[in-house]
Amino acid sequence: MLTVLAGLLALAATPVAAPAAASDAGYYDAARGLSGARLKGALHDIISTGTTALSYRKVWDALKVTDEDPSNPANVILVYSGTSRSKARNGGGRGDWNREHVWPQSHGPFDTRDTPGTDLHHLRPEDVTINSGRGNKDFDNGGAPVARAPGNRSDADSWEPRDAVKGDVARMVFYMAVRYEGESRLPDLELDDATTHGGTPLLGRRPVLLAWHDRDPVDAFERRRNEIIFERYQHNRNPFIDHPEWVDEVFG
Ligand SMILES: [Ca+2]
Ligand SMILES: [Ca+2]
Repeated sequence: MLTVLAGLLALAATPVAAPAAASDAGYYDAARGLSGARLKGALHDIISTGTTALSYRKVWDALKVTDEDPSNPANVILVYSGTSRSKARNGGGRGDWNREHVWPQSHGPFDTRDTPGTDLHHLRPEDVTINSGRGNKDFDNGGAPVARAPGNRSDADSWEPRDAVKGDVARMVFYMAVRYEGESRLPDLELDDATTHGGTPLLGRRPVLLAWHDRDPVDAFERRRNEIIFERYQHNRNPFIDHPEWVDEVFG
């Protein structure tokens, strides 16, 4: 009896190493072997089933977990600027961080009462001023350097994020285009090759986003937040973080 108990205690104390894709076992079974539009359709069904939508207020707390600075648990990492800033500085004032919609609400439109408006897979902390500088610009290369956001560039109609998150941004956008297909009176979000400033459910530029995906492969920060969103909040995953090879199948 004591031996059994000791064995159980030893088991309980053994740290469980979590491989990157531990939680997705079986998750993508319905998509295996498919390509093109059929793959996109299967992925849409998978990532739209059994999900939980957050309130916009709850997004504040969730971002403090999903985007925590791995080297300082009191801070979050701001997506474009790369700055580590106190979790407590969430708000709307100068020097605060707020909730950046990587897929802008006007490229729908949708708002913060709608599921895409609170979808953690494309919401990231960013400095209030830099967030408003990005505004609803499409993604493209080029422009002038952005103050206090090293590596970012912007011009009148586009935004180029720093190199370390170019792929992260692309994969967030790819997720949105597959997740939202015009159901429940929501817009069918899709990629295009234009810089439109919104007014349509389209976001560009597709060839640039594909190149960014290739150039900046999936990293540990993305994998970690994908797991947290799946396990703790929305119970759905970003397929393009788990299977980067599907990007070309669906969008190439
Ligand atoms: Ca990256
Ligand atoms: Ca779509």
